[in-house]
Amino acid sequence: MSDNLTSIQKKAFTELQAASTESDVYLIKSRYLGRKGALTQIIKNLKNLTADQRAATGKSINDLKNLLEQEINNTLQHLHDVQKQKKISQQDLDVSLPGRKLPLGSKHPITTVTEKILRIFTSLGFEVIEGPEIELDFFNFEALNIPKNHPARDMHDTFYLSDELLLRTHTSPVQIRTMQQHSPPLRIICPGKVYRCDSDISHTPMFHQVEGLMVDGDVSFGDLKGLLGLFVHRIFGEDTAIRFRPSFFPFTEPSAEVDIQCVMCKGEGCRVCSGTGWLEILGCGMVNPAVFRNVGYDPENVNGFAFGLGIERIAMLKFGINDIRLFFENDYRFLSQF
Ligand code: 2NL
Repeated sequence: MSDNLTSIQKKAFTELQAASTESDVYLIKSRYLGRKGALTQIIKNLKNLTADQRAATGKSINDLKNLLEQEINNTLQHLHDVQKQKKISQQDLDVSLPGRKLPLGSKHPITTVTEKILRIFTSLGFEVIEGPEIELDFFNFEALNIPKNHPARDMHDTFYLSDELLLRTHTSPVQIRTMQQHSPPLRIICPGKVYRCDSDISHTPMFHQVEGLMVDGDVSFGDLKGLLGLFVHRIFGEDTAIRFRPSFFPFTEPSAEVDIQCVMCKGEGCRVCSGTGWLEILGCGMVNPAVFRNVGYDPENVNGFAFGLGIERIAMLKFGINDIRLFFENDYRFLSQF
Protein backbone atom coordinates (compact mmCIF):
# COMPACT_ATOMS: atom_id res chain seq x y z
CA MET A 1 0.00 0.00 0.00
CA SER A 2 2.74 2.50 0.97
CA ASP A 3 4.58 1.60 -2.26
CA ASN A 4 1.38 2.47 -4.07
CA LEU A 5 1.18 5.89 -2.30
CA THR A 6 4.83 6.66 -3.02
CA SER A 7 4.38 5.97 -6.71
CA ILE A 8 1.22 8.15 -6.81
CA GLN A 9 3.14 10.99 -5.14
CA LYS A 10 6.05 10.66 -7.56
CA LYS A 11 3.79 10.57 -10.62
CA ALA A 12 1.66 13.53 -9.46
CA PHE A 13 4.73 15.68 -8.70
CA THR A 14 6.27 14.89 -12.10
CA GLU A 15 3.03 15.86 -13.86
CA LEU A 16 2.75 19.10 -11.86
CA GLN A 17 6.35 19.93 -12.74
CA ALA A 18 5.47 19.57 -16.45
CA ALA A 19 2.21 21.57 -16.27
CA SER A 20 2.46 24.76 -18.36
CA THR A 21 -1.04 26.22 -17.89
CA GLU A 22 -3.50 26.59 -15.02
CA SER A 23 -5.97 24.27 -16.76
CA ASP A 24 -3.23 21.53 -16.89
CA VAL A 25 -3.03 21.82 -13.10
CA TYR A 26 -6.81 21.53 -12.65
CA LEU A 27 -6.82 18.36 -14.79
CA ILE A 28 -4.07 16.85 -12.62
CA LYS A 29 -5.99 17.84 -9.49
CA SER A 30 -9.10 16.03 -10.69
CA ARG A 31 -7.01 12.98 -11.73
CA TYR A 32 -5.73 12.48 -8.16
CA LEU A 33 -8.12 14.23 -5.80
CA GLY A 34 -11.35 14.28 -7.84
CA ARG A 35 -14.35 11.99 -7.26
CA LYS A 36 -12.86 9.26 -9.46
CA GLY A 37 -9.22 10.26 -8.69
CA ALA A 38 -6.44 7.79 -7.79
CA LEU A 39 -6.28 8.84 -4.15
CA THR A 40 -10.07 8.80 -3.76
CA GLN A 41 -10.16 5.22 -5.09
CA ILE A 42 -7.64 4.14 -2.42
CA ILE A 43 -9.71 5.79 0.33
CA LYS A 44 -12.76 3.86 -0.90
CA ASN A 45 -10.77 0.60 -0.61
CA LEU A 46 -9.86 1.29 3.07
CA LYS A 47 -12.97 -0.62 4.17
CA ASN A 48 -11.36 -3.90 3.04
CA LEU A 49 -8.48 -3.49 5.56
CA THR A 50 -8.26 -4.45 9.25
CA ALA A 51 -8.83 -1.72 11.83
CA ASP A 52 -5.07 -1.38 12.59
CA GLN A 53 -4.08 -1.26 8.92
CA ARG A 54 -6.87 1.24 8.29
CA ALA A 55 -5.60 3.67 10.95
CA ALA A 56 -1.99 3.64 9.70
CA THR A 57 -2.84 3.80 5.98
CA GLY A 58 -5.53 6.44 6.56
CA LYS A 59 -2.94 8.76 8.08
CA SER A 60 -0.50 8.24 5.19
CA ILE A 61 -3.28 8.93 2.68
CA ASN A 62 -4.27 12.12 4.52
CA ASP A 63 -0.64 13.33 4.61
CA LEU A 64 -0.31 12.69 0.87
CA LYS A 65 -3.62 14.45 0.18
CA ASN A 66 -2.42 17.54 2.08
CA LEU A 67 0.96 17.40 0.36
CA LEU A 68 -0.68 17.20 -3.10
CA GLU A 69 -3.07 20.08 -2.36
CA GLN A 70 -0.13 22.18 -1.18
CA GLU A 71 1.89 21.40 -4.32
CA ILE A 72 -1.11 22.11 -6.59
CA ASN A 73 -1.57 25.57 -5.00
CA ASN A 74 2.17 26.31 -5.29
CA THR A 75 2.10 25.36 -8.97
CA LEU A 76 -0.99 27.54 -9.63
CA GLN A 77 0.66 30.52 -7.89
CA HIS A 78 3.88 29.96 -9.85
CA LEU A 79 2.05 29.80 -13.21
CA HIS A 80 0.07 32.92 -12.28
CA ASP A 81 3.29 34.82 -11.49
CA VAL A 82 4.94 33.68 -14.72
CA GLN A 83 1.86 34.81 -16.70
CA LYS A 84 1.87 38.24 -15.00
CA GLN A 85 5.60 38.74 -15.60
CA LYS A 86 5.11 37.84 -19.28
CA LYS A 87 2.24 40.37 -19.62
CA ILE A 88 4.33 43.16 -18.04
CA SER A 89 7.31 42.48 -20.32
CA GLN A 90 4.98 42.53 -23.38
CA GLN A 91 3.66 46.01 -22.43
CA ASP A 92 7.05 47.63 -22.98
CA LEU A 93 6.52 49.64 -19.80
CA ASP A 94 9.33 52.14 -19.23
CA VAL A 95 9.03 53.28 -15.63
CA SER A 96 11.76 55.89 -16.17
CA LEU A 97 9.59 57.88 -18.64
CA PRO A 98 8.32 61.25 -17.29
CA GLY A 99 4.57 61.42 -16.53
CA ARG A 100 2.04 62.99 -18.91
CA LYS A 101 1.56 66.72 -18.30
CA LEU A 102 -1.98 67.90 -17.48
CA PRO A 103 -3.07 70.87 -19.63
CA LEU A 104 -2.65 74.05 -17.55
CA GLY A 105 -5.40 76.67 -17.44
CA SER A 106 -4.67 80.32 -18.21
CA LYS A 107 -6.16 83.71 -17.38
CA HIS A 108 -9.22 84.73 -19.42
CA PRO A 109 -8.25 87.54 -21.85
CA ILE A 110 -10.85 89.82 -20.20
CA THR A 111 -9.11 89.30 -16.83
CA THR A 112 -5.70 90.03 -18.36
CA VAL A 113 -6.89 93.28 -20.00
CA THR A 114 -8.81 94.39 -16.87
CA GLU A 115 -5.70 93.89 -14.72
CA LYS A 116 -3.59 95.84 -17.24
CA ILE A 117 -6.04 98.77 -17.24
CA LEU A 118 -6.35 98.86 -13.43
CA ARG A 119 -2.55 98.73 -13.05
CA ILE A 120 -2.14 101.85 -15.21
CA PHE A 121 -4.60 103.89 -13.11
CA THR A 122 -3.54 102.58 -9.68
CA SER A 123 0.06 103.51 -10.56
CA LEU A 124 -1.26 107.09 -10.93
CA GLY A 125 -2.96 107.12 -7.50
CA PHE A 126 -6.46 105.88 -8.42
CA GLU A 127 -8.18 103.50 -5.98
CA VAL A 128 -10.09 100.42 -7.24
CA ILE A 129 -13.71 100.32 -6.00
CA GLU A 130 -16.43 97.75 -6.76
CA GLY A 131 -20.18 97.71 -6.08
CA PRO A 132 -23.47 95.81 -6.55
CA GLU A 133 -24.67 94.52 -9.95
CA ILE A 134 -28.33 94.79 -8.90
CA GLU A 135 -29.00 98.50 -8.48
CA LEU A 136 -31.66 101.01 -7.60
CA ASP A 137 -33.02 103.17 -10.42
CA PHE A 138 -31.73 106.18 -8.47
CA PHE A 139 -28.02 105.18 -8.57
CA ASN A 140 -28.06 103.88 -12.17
CA PHE A 141 -30.10 106.73 -13.72
CA GLU A 142 -31.66 109.48 -11.56
CA ALA A 143 -28.43 110.58 -9.83
CA LEU A 144 -26.67 110.64 -13.20
CA ASN A 145 -29.07 113.25 -14.54
CA ILE A 146 -31.13 110.71 -16.51
CA PRO A 147 -34.73 111.15 -15.21
CA LYS A 148 -37.57 108.71 -16.02
CA ASN A 149 -38.75 109.05 -19.65
CA HIS A 150 -35.43 110.70 -20.62
CA PRO A 151 -34.52 109.57 -24.19
CA ALA A 152 -31.07 108.45 -22.94
CA ARG A 153 -32.77 105.55 -21.12
CA ASP A 154 -33.67 104.01 -24.50
CA MET A 155 -29.97 103.65 -25.38
CA HIS A 156 -29.34 101.56 -22.30
CA ASP A 157 -31.66 98.58 -23.08
CA THR A 158 -32.16 98.05 -19.35
CA PHE A 159 -33.06 94.71 -17.70
CA TYR A 160 -35.63 95.79 -15.09
CA LEU A 161 -36.25 93.51 -12.05
CA SER A 162 -39.06 95.72 -10.70
CA ASP A 163 -40.12 99.38 -10.85
CA GLU A 164 -37.12 100.46 -8.77
CA LEU A 165 -34.63 97.53 -9.17
CA LEU A 166 -32.54 96.81 -12.28
CA LEU A 167 -29.28 95.21 -13.48
CA ARG A 168 -26.79 98.09 -13.70
CA THR A 169 -26.20 99.24 -17.29
CA HIS A 170 -22.83 100.84 -16.42
CA THR A 171 -20.53 101.02 -13.36
CA SER A 172 -21.32 104.72 -12.75
CA PRO A 173 -23.56 103.83 -9.74
CA VAL A 174 -20.39 102.69 -7.92
CA GLN A 175 -19.01 106.22 -8.32
CA ILE A 176 -22.30 107.80 -7.21
CA ARG A 177 -22.29 105.64 -4.05
CA THR A 178 -18.61 106.50 -3.38
CA MET A 179 -19.25 110.26 -3.73
CA GLN A 180 -22.25 109.98 -1.35
CA GLN A 181 -20.04 108.33 1.27
CA HIS A 182 -16.76 110.27 0.87
CA SER A 183 -15.93 113.94 0.46
CA PRO A 184 -13.48 115.17 -2.21
CA PRO A 185 -10.71 114.86 -3.32
CA LEU A 186 -11.45 111.54 -5.02
CA ARG A 187 -9.57 109.44 -7.58
CA ILE A 188 -11.29 106.11 -8.22
CA ILE A 189 -11.43 103.41 -10.93
CA CYS A 190 -14.43 101.05 -10.97
CA PRO A 191 -14.36 97.77 -12.93
CA GLY A 192 -17.20 95.25 -13.20
CA LYS A 193 -19.93 93.41 -15.07
CA VAL A 194 -22.74 95.45 -16.65
CA TYR A 195 -25.94 94.32 -18.37
CA ARG A 196 -27.87 95.46 -21.44
CA CYS A 197 -30.67 93.66 -23.30
CA ASP A 198 -28.79 93.44 -26.61
CA SER A 199 -27.13 90.55 -28.47
CA ASP A 200 -25.28 90.41 -31.81
CA ILE A 201 -21.73 90.18 -33.24
CA SER A 202 -20.61 93.24 -31.20
CA HIS A 203 -23.03 93.11 -28.21
CA THR A 204 -23.58 90.56 -25.40
CA PRO A 205 -26.25 90.88 -22.65
CA MET A 206 -23.41 91.01 -20.08
CA PHE A 207 -20.08 92.69 -20.66
CA HIS A 208 -17.31 94.38 -18.65
CA GLN A 209 -16.69 98.05 -18.10
CA VAL A 210 -14.20 100.28 -16.34
CA GLU A 211 -15.16 103.80 -15.29
CA GLY A 212 -12.85 106.39 -13.77
CA LEU A 213 -13.64 109.51 -11.73
CA MET A 214 -11.48 112.32 -10.43
CA VAL A 215 -12.92 115.07 -8.23
CA ASP A 216 -10.94 117.94 -6.68
CA GLY A 217 -11.00 121.75 -6.38
CA ASP A 218 -9.55 122.65 -9.78
CA VAL A 219 -9.50 119.81 -12.31
CA SER A 220 -9.23 120.76 -16.01
CA PHE A 221 -10.20 119.18 -19.32
CA GLY A 222 -6.44 119.32 -20.03
CA ASP A 223 -5.86 116.97 -17.04
CA LEU A 224 -8.40 114.57 -18.57
CA LYS A 225 -6.71 114.71 -22.00
CA GLY A 226 -3.29 114.13 -20.45
CA LEU A 227 -4.47 111.15 -18.38
CA LEU A 228 -6.33 109.41 -21.24
CA GLY A 229 -3.47 110.05 -23.69
CA LEU A 230 -1.06 108.35 -21.26
CA PHE A 231 -3.54 105.47 -20.83
CA VAL A 232 -3.97 104.89 -24.59
CA HIS A 233 -0.21 104.95 -25.17
CA ARG A 234 0.41 102.40 -22.38
CA ILE A 235 -2.31 100.05 -23.72
CA PHE A 236 -1.85 100.33 -27.51
CA GLY A 237 1.76 101.59 -27.78
CA GLU A 238 3.50 104.97 -27.69
CA ASP A 239 3.10 105.59 -31.45
CA THR A 240 -0.74 105.29 -31.43
CA ALA A 241 -2.38 108.52 -32.68
CA ILE A 242 -5.37 109.74 -30.65
CA ARG A 243 -8.16 112.35 -31.11
CA PHE A 244 -10.93 113.82 -28.93
CA ARG A 245 -14.29 114.27 -30.70
CA PRO A 246 -17.19 116.31 -29.20
CA SER A 247 -20.07 114.15 -27.95
CA PHE A 248 -22.98 114.16 -25.49
CA PHE A 249 -23.74 112.34 -22.21
CA PRO A 250 -26.35 113.58 -19.68
CA PHE A 251 -23.79 113.12 -16.84
CA THR A 252 -20.89 115.13 -18.32
CA GLU A 253 -20.60 118.63 -19.81
CA PRO A 254 -18.69 119.10 -22.02
CA SER A 255 -18.46 115.51 -23.25
CA ALA A 256 -16.11 113.81 -25.71
CA GLU A 257 -15.37 110.49 -27.30
CA VAL A 258 -11.79 109.29 -27.76
CA ASP A 259 -10.69 107.67 -31.02
CA ILE A 260 -7.42 105.89 -31.72
CA GLN A 261 -5.79 105.41 -35.09
CA CYS A 262 -7.07 102.08 -36.48
CA VAL A 263 -4.89 99.25 -35.12
CA MET A 264 -5.52 97.14 -38.26
CA CYS A 265 -4.71 99.56 -41.11
CA LYS A 266 -2.76 102.22 -39.14
CA GLY A 267 -5.18 104.92 -40.39
CA GLU A 268 -5.29 103.91 -44.08
CA GLY A 269 -9.00 102.95 -43.89
CA CYS A 270 -10.24 99.34 -43.76
CA ARG A 271 -13.27 97.19 -42.88
CA VAL A 272 -12.58 97.29 -39.12
CA CYS A 273 -12.69 101.14 -39.00
CA SER A 274 -15.34 101.42 -41.76
CA GLY A 275 -12.83 103.24 -43.95
CA THR A 276 -12.40 106.17 -41.47
CA GLY A 277 -8.94 105.22 -40.17
CA TRP A 278 -10.22 105.79 -36.58
CA LEU A 279 -11.70 103.55 -33.84
CA GLU A 280 -13.83 104.85 -30.95
CA ILE A 281 -12.57 103.40 -27.63
CA LEU A 282 -14.04 105.45 -24.76
CA GLY A 283 -16.36 108.25 -23.64
CA CYS A 284 -15.48 111.00 -21.18
CA GLY A 285 -16.17 114.54 -20.00
CA MET A 286 -16.29 117.04 -17.13
CA VAL A 287 -18.80 115.86 -14.49
CA ASN A 288 -22.14 117.68 -14.92
CA PRO A 289 -22.79 120.02 -11.92
CA ALA A 290 -26.28 118.44 -11.63
CA VAL A 291 -24.58 115.08 -10.73
CA PHE A 292 -22.52 116.78 -7.99
CA ARG A 293 -25.69 118.35 -6.53
CA ASN A 294 -27.39 114.88 -6.53
CA VAL A 295 -24.63 113.43 -4.30
CA GLY A 296 -24.45 116.44 -1.98
CA TYR A 297 -21.29 118.07 -3.39
CA ASP A 298 -21.22 121.86 -3.99
CA PRO A 299 -20.43 122.41 -7.71
CA GLU A 300 -19.26 125.97 -6.83
CA ASN A 301 -16.33 124.48 -4.89
CA VAL A 302 -15.50 121.17 -6.64
CA ASN A 303 -15.21 119.92 -10.19
CA GLY A 304 -13.90 116.79 -11.89
CA PHE A 305 -13.84 114.51 -14.86
CA ALA A 306 -15.14 111.00 -15.57
CA PHE A 307 -14.67 108.41 -18.30
CA GLY A 308 -16.00 105.01 -19.23
CA LEU A 309 -14.86 102.20 -21.53
CA GLY A 310 -15.89 98.68 -22.53
CA ILE A 311 -13.22 96.08 -21.74
CA GLU A 312 -14.30 93.59 -24.43
CA ARG A 313 -13.89 96.28 -27.09
CA ILE A 314 -10.34 97.08 -25.89
CA ALA A 315 -9.49 93.34 -25.81
CA MET A 316 -10.92 92.79 -29.32
CA LEU A 317 -8.81 95.62 -30.77
CA LYS A 318 -5.68 94.56 -28.84
CA PHE A 319 -5.89 90.88 -29.87
CA GLY A 320 -7.59 91.26 -33.30
CA ILE A 321 -10.81 89.42 -32.32
CA ASN A 322 -13.81 90.09 -34.60
CA ASP A 323 -16.71 88.54 -32.62
CA ILE A 324 -17.39 89.56 -28.98
CA ARG A 325 -19.29 86.30 -28.31
CA LEU A 326 -15.99 84.33 -28.41
CA PHE A 327 -15.19 85.73 -24.92
CA PHE A 328 -18.23 83.96 -23.43
CA GLU A 329 -18.20 80.56 -25.17
CA ASN A 330 -15.22 79.28 -23.11
CA ASP A 331 -13.88 77.25 -26.06
CA TYR A 332 -10.50 75.94 -24.90
CA ARG A 333 -9.03 76.40 -28.43
CA PHE A 334 -9.86 80.14 -28.21
CA LEU A 335 -8.84 80.71 -24.58
CA SER A 336 -5.51 78.83 -24.84
CA GLN A 337 -4.22 81.39 -27.36
CA PHE A 338 -3.81 84.09 -24.69
C1 2NL B 1 -19.05 105.32 -22.60
C2 2NL B 1 -19.21 106.56 -21.84
C3 2NL B 1 -18.87 107.54 -19.74
C4 2NL B 1 -18.98 108.49 -17.56
C5 2NL B 1 -19.01 107.40 -18.38
C6 2NL B 1 -19.58 109.22 -15.29
C7 2NL B 1 -19.81 108.80 -14.02
C8 2NL B 1 -20.20 109.72 -13.08
C9 2NL B 1 -20.37 111.02 -13.40
C10 2NL B 1 -20.13 111.37 -14.69
CL1 2NL B 1 -20.51 109.21 -11.49
N1 2NL B 1 -19.73 110.49 -15.62
N2 2NL B 1 -19.18 108.31 -16.20
C11 2NL B 1 -18.72 109.75 -18.12
C12 2NL B 1 -18.56 109.88 -19.48
C13 2NL B 1 -18.62 108.76 -20.30
O1 2NL B 1 -18.92 106.40 -20.48
O2 2NL B 1 -19.18 105.33 -23.78
N3 2NL B 1 -18.76 104.22 -21.93
C14 2NL B 1 -18.61 102.94 -22.56
